Amino acid sequence: MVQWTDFERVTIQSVFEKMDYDDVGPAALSRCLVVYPWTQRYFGNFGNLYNAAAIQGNPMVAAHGKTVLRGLDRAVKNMDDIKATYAELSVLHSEKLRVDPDNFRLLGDCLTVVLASQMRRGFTPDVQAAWQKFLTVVISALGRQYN
Ligand code: HNI
Repeated sequence: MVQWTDFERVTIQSVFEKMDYDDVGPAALSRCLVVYPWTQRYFGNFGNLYNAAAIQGNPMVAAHGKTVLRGLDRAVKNMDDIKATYAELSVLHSEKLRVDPDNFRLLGDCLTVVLASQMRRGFTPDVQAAWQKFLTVVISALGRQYN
């Protein structure tokens, strides 16, 4: 089981408390779809993803960005059992959606960029270290049901 220090717990809770899901979720997902265009293939039913402006203005992308963050929220509330918390979501992404698990890291990276640009000086190396550890655990749990 993953061990968390008090600092890591407090940091992750505080990052999410301060985060504006309606802003960060859409920004991170649309960035991922622009920077790594092959990720668009999973969102064929989302309509116009023709260019960066279309992606950033697409309401389905925005809505799904918020869904992803609410998904992350479940990990924050269950930091001691992220693996079990994500068992179902992992099955969904592997068996039904058939999302290549490498893409979890790409979306995670985009989330990190958005977060860093918002937190600015508050995104210290210590805060980033806690954040990256959290993301690593999340990504590993989401990839758990792949074989
Ligand atoms: Ni993901 C649906 C959480 C990464 C493609 N995804 C969900 C749902 C949650 C979620 C929650 C809604 C499930 C439900 O309806 O029961 N996804 C997450 C999280 C991450 C993630 C926490 C990683 C941080 N998903 C990705 C990535 C891709 C992805 C990287 C593809 C590149 N997800 C999808 C697709 C759906 C989805 C596609 C279904 C969307 C829809 O509405 O049709």
